[in-house]
This record gives sequence, structure tokens and C-alpha cells, in this order.
Amino acid sequence: MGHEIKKYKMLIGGEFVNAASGKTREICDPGNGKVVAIVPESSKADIDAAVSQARAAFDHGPWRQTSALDRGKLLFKIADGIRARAAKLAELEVLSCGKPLAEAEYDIADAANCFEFYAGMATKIHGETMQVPANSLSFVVREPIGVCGQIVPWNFPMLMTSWKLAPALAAGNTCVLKPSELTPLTALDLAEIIVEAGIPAGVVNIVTGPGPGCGDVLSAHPQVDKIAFTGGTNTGRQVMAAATGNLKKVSLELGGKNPNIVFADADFEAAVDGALFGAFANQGEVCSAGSRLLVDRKIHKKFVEAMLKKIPNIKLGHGLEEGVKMGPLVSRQHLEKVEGYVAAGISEGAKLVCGGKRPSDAALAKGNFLEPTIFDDVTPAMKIAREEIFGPVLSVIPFDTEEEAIQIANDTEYGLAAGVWSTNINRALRVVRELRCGITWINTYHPTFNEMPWGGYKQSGSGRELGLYGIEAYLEVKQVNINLDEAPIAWY
Ligand code: TXE
Repeated sequence: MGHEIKKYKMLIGGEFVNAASGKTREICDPGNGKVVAIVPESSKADIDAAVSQARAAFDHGPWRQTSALDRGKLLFKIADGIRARAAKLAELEVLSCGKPLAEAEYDIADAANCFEFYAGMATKIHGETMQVPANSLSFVVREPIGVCGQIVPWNFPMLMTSWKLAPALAAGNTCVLKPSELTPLTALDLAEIIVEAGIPAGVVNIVTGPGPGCGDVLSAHPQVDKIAFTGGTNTGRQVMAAATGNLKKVSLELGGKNPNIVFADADFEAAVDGALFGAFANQGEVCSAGSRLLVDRKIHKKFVEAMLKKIPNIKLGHGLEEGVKMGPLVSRQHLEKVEGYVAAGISEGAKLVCGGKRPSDAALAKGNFLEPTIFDDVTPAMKIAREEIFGPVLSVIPFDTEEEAIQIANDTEYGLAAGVWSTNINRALRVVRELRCGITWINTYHPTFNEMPWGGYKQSGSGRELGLYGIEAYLEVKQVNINLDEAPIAWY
């Protein structure tokens, strides 16, 4: 584990700079509390500077005149740059957000793929011609929206940064991106890759700082045309409210309390595996985590026992350690919040069948570790069945009928993702049709494809990222109508 403490600068207008105030923030390894890097701590002045650079780059810079083919080529170069530095980026991701190295490596590879996906799409942004009355030739062109503010969370720092920057750039926008104040390192490394790739100055600005005083300024900024946010539902509400000043376009990817539904006819082993992976991948710090496990009462006891047998395989430890399957939570504050939910589960009468506490291993005492936790016999009204915990806490809820499973699954203010496990494809598809959410999996959990739209119903957000839908979110639509008549309309 390298402990070189790098002092980072952020990217504004093509230059690597400190915060105008000179303030900095220490980034700590959630696995042991050690300082791993120092980054600028921005405030309004820095956001203003970044927005004005992005504005100038959009309004007067070369970016809008850069052909789609050339924009695509630059994005391919960014993908290459990510791959060339993949090992370092993965390590930085572990050191700031805590996830196991294998998961970080997967994220970095996927981030490169995302840039490549949108690199290819830059040249496939099409207009349309419409059948209107014969005296007009009418067509639609798609154009970039302008300056995009982009706010990224701490659970998938590099991946969420890529999901935001790649489509925005492919579409010809300019960007001011703010990573989470807890995990800004890979975004700052990406800034170097972006400059090396030859993206013109001001097109991408990466500003590090907190939500209040920085993220909120970006969301409210009158010179920003669109804000894209991934984070908690309450923060998303604030972002949306802040965006009303100039009625900027808003896309939100927020929380979830996702049902993973196991029917008695499911492939038992695969479902046990999928239930654990759905709940505990990335320490459960995943918006789409299958944190509510709905199990057919006919197999419920056997299913919980089978999960418990596998819990010892989830080795807790520092993400850079060999064989570790679950890392620490992102911060001490977040660990305490998750522990609060464990206490709530116990006091509401759910049955704690494993975990619920910090590991006894003294070597882990300085990290924000929590053992993988399962509550059985949870009822849909309990807090641990209703609120997003965002940690390694699984709530098991038994059900008796397909109708009841659907009713419990949809009984939430969220609508992000859901899983269905059944060997009866008719049943699986019937249930999926009834689920009020944007992402569904049958006989699997969590695979995410750059080609497929990501986002939620209800209070899980608005708009979609990834795929063709993801680029639409960064495009305006303009209609052009050409009069084919020679004579004036002679209305007056
Ligand atoms: O996230 P925030 P927090 C959920 C999860 C978690 C809860 C709170 O349940 O427990 O949110 O986590 C920036 N205006 N998710 O507080 O605040 C902030 O700097 C503009 C789900 O850490 O949403 C960071 O860059 N921006 C989620 C980003 O918002 C603001 C991922 C996310 O932070 C801001 C993370 C403001 N007023 C948490 N306040 C997911 N959907 O995957 C903060 N920010």
C-alpha cells in the first residue's frame, strides 16, 4: 500500500489550480483513517470561475465547431488513457471509497468502456424528417444543451464521473463536474487524462468541494443550462429546487429500496448467491442494492440458513488486501448512520441473524467496518424495510403469494431496481410487468450495461443515464421548417 500523500490541483479552464481561497481538504482512507491525499476545497468563487470557463468554451470556443468524428476520437483517447492508468485508478478508488480492489478494477474497466461507447455514439446523433403538409419541408436537429453542471457521489466515483462526462461531451456540451468531497481522487486523475487527450481548455472543468457552498452553487448557477445529479433523494430534492431559478434542465439518479424477489421455484443456489451479491456488493453502498429480500415462505427458512452458511466467505478487510470481499463504509459518519438503522431494526423487533456490529479484529478498528448484516422476519412497515440504509444490511421479508410479493415490492416511495428469481419465465415476466421501477433483473442481480438506460421511477429520480437515452439527456431538439410555397401567405 503506497502512502505517498499527493497534493492535487483541480482543473479549471485547462489549468490545474488551487482553490481561490487556498483552502484544502484531507482525503482519508476509510480502511484505516490515514490521510492519502490533499485536494482543493472550493467555494463559490471557484464554481463561478469554472462555469465562466465552460460558458466561454461553449459560446465562443472551438468545441461546438469540433466535428462529431473528432469529438468521438478524443473520447476514444480518454478511454485509452483510463486503461493505461487502470491499476493506479483502481488503487485510488479503493483508498478513497473503500471498495475491494477487484470491484474497483471492474469499475475502472467499465468507465473506459463507457467513454468508448459514447465515443462511438458521437457520430450517431441523428436528426429526423417529419411528414408535415406538403408545402413545408420540416426536420429536427439535435444540438448540445450548453453548460452542464454534474454532481457525482462517493460510491462509484469514477464510474459516475464517466456516466456523466462521456455522453455530455459526445453531444458537444461543456461541463463543470463536482465529485463527492469524500472521493475526488479518480476524477482529478481523470482530469489529467482529459488534458493529455487534447480536450480543449474549458470544455471539462473538475472542481472539488462540498455540497453546501459548492454543489448547491452549481445547481443554482444562472449560467448553467443543465444539472445532472447522482446522490441521495433528499439532496436531489434540493438540487431540483435550486435549479428552478433559471429553469435549467435537471436529471436525477437518486436512492432506492429495491426488492429482490425469490419464488419457491427459483434455482435455489443461484438465488442465494444473487441475494447476497445484490445486498453486499460494494458494502451495500449501491443505489440499486437488493436491500429488501422478499422470499416465498415455502423456502424462507431454508433460504436464510443457506445465506448464513455463505456469510463467512465475505471476508472483511482493507480493499487492497488479497481475498477481501467487503471493504469499509465510506466514512465514520456514514458507518454511524448505518448502525443507527441496525439499532432501529432491533428495536422494531426484526430478528438479527448475523452481523450488526463492527468486527472484533483489532486490525480493523481504525476503519469504518461493519459486518455483513441480515435481519429476518422484517415486516414491510419497519424502518429497515422502508428507508435506504446504503450499507451492508439486508432485510428479509417472507411472502405467501405472487400478488403479495408484487404489493410489498411496490410499497415504497422509491422505484429504482428490482430482481425476480423464478424458473417459470411466465411468472417472472408477469411480475416484472407489475413492478414500478426502472431497472429489473430476472435470475440475476446487478449487471449494468452501458447500452441500457439507467434510472428510476417515483422518487428514485428523473431521466435516464447510459445508452441512447443517456445521450438524449444532453441534447436539445430544434425543429426547422422550410416553406416550399413561393407566394406570401397573404393572411393580412
Ligand atoms: O449523499 P449526497 P450523502 C444516498 C444514501 C446515503 C445518502 C446520503 O442513502 O446514505 O444518500 O449520502 C453533493 N447541492 N446516496 O450525504 O449528499 C455532494 O457533495 C448540491 C445514494 O453522502 O447526496 C456529493 O457530491 N450538491 C446515492 C453528492 O451531492 C450537493 C449515492 C452526493 O451527496 C448538496 C450517494 C447540495 N445541497 C448517496 N449536498 C446513489 N443514488 O447512488 C450534497 N451535495
